[in-house]
Amino acid sequence: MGKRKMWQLLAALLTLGMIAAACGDSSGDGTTGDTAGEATTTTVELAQADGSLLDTIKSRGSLICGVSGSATAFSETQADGTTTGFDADYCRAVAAAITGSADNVQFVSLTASQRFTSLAAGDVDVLFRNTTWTQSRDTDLGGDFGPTTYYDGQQLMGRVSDGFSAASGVSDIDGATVCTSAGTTTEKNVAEAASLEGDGFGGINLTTFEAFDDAVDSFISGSCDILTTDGSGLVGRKAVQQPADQEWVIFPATPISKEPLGPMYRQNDSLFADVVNWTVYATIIADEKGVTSANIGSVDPEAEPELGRLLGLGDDEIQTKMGLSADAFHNVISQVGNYDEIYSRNLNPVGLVRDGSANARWTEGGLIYAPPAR
Ligand SMILES: N[C@@H](CCC(=O)N[C@@H](CS)C(=O)NCC(=O)O)C(=O)O
Repeated sequence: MGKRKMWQLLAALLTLGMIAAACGDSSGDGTTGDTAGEATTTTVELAQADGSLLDTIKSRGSLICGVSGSATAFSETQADGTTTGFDADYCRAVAAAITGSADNVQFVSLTASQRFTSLAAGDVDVLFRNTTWTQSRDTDLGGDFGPTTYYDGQQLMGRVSDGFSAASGVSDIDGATVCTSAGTTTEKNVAEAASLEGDGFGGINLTTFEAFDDAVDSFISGSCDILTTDGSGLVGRKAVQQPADQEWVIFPATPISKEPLGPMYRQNDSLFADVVNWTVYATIIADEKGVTSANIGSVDPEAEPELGRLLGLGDDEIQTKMGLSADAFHNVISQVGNYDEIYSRNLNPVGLVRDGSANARWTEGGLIYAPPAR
């Protein structure tokens, strides 16, 4: 644990009165005898009693995963109550790694502004919710981030009938009513980009909504000139919600921000972090090696020793070192699939393709890369 994080943890314990309570002051008058030794011992016990979230999830038997529930192709609550999408599948993957079954997930739908409070309160174990890894979220909000699962960037969407085209840019939204959801990087980025436009740019009318669905409805009705969010969200909404009498266009071609999306969990739980991170890496390594949910049964550990280790097919597996069963990632790939399967089945239908994007494999010019399973 880094010094800063250690002090944050200590500060949190002091705030909760946990250290005081643990110091064995049974007299009730605030005096204790040999406090130093007791305090040290008891603090360690507290840390052990708290343990890792991994143990809690194992004994609960399911993962509680925070998602959007209304992010097209990423996490959508269906009429039958199930949750589908790229983010939802990553929740399933972590559940499969920890519990042995991808079905052992409780999905909790959260708006953008609810998500961090909910995570901090322990209402959810992890967020897979279109969440951008930023410096302040990583350092100031008590969170940690796992590997980026989708490299995104913020764009704008307007109507062709209003004069917007793929060649439009921020300079073309002068005076526009720009709509998005509250509690996002999106609102900050677009305000900052507008403020950086030179003299002669009058500004934008930024309107934020608690639910992104309401921002989209206002865009459809014409109350908003521009809808803005992560490019993937715009592509998804255009694919499923563009009315027959409107033509929407997404711009600029180069996004106005970087939005690396991935899992976020509470800080200072290295074991749980390892499990989430290596679950994501397992899907990426399987993709690199061409192992899918369909062909995993024919992996030869002698010919492919890295896969043998990762899938628990030999004696030299490493999963039990992180509190998982040896076949944890075998369960992930066989039940949920590799990165490409997860990407393709959820994102291709709305027109998001890996080829030529930052989400291509590193061997094909993209950024999807995992450390070795060794
Ligand atoms: N990646 C950005 C934005 C995430 C976000 O929540 N975006 C909006 C628009 S895609 C949202 O509410 N998404 C869920 C939805 O589409 O309902 C962040 O982490 O702040």
